[in-house]
Amino acid sequence: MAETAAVSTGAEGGEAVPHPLQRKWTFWFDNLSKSKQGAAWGASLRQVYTFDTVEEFWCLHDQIFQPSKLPANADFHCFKTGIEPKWEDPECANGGKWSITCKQRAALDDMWLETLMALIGEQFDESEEICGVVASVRPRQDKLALWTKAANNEAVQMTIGRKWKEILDINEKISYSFHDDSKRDKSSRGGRYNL
Ligand code: MGP
Repeated sequence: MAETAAVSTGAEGGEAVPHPLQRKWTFWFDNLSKSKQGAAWGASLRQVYTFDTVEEFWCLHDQIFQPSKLPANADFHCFKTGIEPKWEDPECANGGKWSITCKQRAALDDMWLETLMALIGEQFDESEEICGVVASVRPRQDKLALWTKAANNEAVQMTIGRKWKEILDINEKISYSFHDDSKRDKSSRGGRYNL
């Protein structure tokens, strides 16, 4: 965490040197309450900013991307650049998500930030298997979801889920659902893996 957040100055002239991340990430925003009635899902989903330095990340997070700044029924996403936060994206098509529900908005902010720092800091050993993270503000219950690529690979998903819980420092149950199940009716949406 301290490493990710560190900002040093250049040796010559004291100029700030940006700290590059291992890869590019993109923030997305979806205001579901602004979707026109009858509009297809995703019609209001917008790609907002792409970043690849520690400094840009902190600026974007502090200025904009905190779930407590979201209106009701809206989502922030942070995904690897090139992967769209949709079941239809080829990298997500066979995937699923680990989800956790949040009782308080402040808890959602904290867990979102911890997850973002872990992602951009490449703290997951299975980082290639991860697509991104989604924070959802809902009237009934806020939630955070970590999207991954190969839902059928239980061993990989369990390793990622365990690491996520360790990063968040939580004992609450998290469950993993397949996007293929989510596409069907609500009754088939139960978690396939639980931790
Ligand atoms: P959700 O947000 O994954 O489910 O999808 P949740 O959390 O049970 O519901 P929410 O109301 O709290 O958000 C809700 C609905 O949005 C799904 O049933 C789909 O109709 C639609 N939807 C969600 N996602 C992530 C997608 C997607 O990636 N592609 C498409 N086509 N529809 C989606």
